[in-house]
Amino acid sequence: MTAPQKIAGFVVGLAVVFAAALRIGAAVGPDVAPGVTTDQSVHSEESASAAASVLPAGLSATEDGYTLELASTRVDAGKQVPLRFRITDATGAAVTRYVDNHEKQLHLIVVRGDMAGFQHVHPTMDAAGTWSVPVDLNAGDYRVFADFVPAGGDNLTLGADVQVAGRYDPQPLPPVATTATVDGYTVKLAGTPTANEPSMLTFSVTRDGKPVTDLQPYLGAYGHLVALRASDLTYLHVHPMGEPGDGITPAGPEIGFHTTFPSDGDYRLFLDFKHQNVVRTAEFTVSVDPGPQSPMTTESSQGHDH
Ligand SMILES: [Cu+2]
Repeated sequence: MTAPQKIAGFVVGLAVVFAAALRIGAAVGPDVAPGVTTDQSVHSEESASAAASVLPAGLSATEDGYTLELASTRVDAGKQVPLRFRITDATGAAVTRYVDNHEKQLHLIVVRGDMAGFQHVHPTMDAAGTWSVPVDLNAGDYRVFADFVPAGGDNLTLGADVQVAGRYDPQPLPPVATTATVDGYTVKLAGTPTANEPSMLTFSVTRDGKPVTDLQPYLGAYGHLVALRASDLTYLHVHPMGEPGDGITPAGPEIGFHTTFPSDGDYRLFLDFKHQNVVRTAEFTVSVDPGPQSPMTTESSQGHDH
């Protein structure tokens, strides 16, 4: 199956399940491990299913009455292509009031279905509530995630698809690796990502073999981590433990995250960090181990390769 076909199927099947999970996400503060300190009663209807205790998001364009409406779902490829959209509320009106969330009213993540071309940008909004931002697009199917807090509402991540015209040559997911390089920086990942329980992931940033100890705060943190599930682009946005200026969090070389992956399988991680006034993104493919409550762990020990 292609990624778009999978997405289509998953959106229908999982949107309902994830609706409750999304609301739990709203209760999580910026530096709190997802799924750890949230109000467990919120999702009692999910009968304590493991899937509901974590925060998958971004599979649906509509959630909680809010809808991500792209001005166009088909655009031409190019550099700095203007992407326009609105967030509408349950009455269909454009939302114009937002609550700052990590120093911005809205975070937009754009990525192609094969995980290429990741961009994390901050659109500007006009008085009528139309957001716009230039992005670089190559041919292919892209997913756009809007991560925001509407005034009076909860944190939401809505996802919608954009088709970019042209010949699309989807790339295979890069192999699992614990080292990534970007612009002369080397980032090493330590930790064992595991499904359905908090996983500690530590990234260590070096340049020319020397630890980088003067990372700069970017959007109120030394790092921002977006994880996308390879099978359906389920979205997790994770903030690190500790924050700049708290007196205990060093400015590198290590950046630690707690996150709970909603399932085993392959994920692509995108770590944004800022150094010498430039924000860079280190990308990793990780294979998440089945967790203690994963349905795969009970009887698949001899059948895992089928
Ligand atoms: Cu952002």
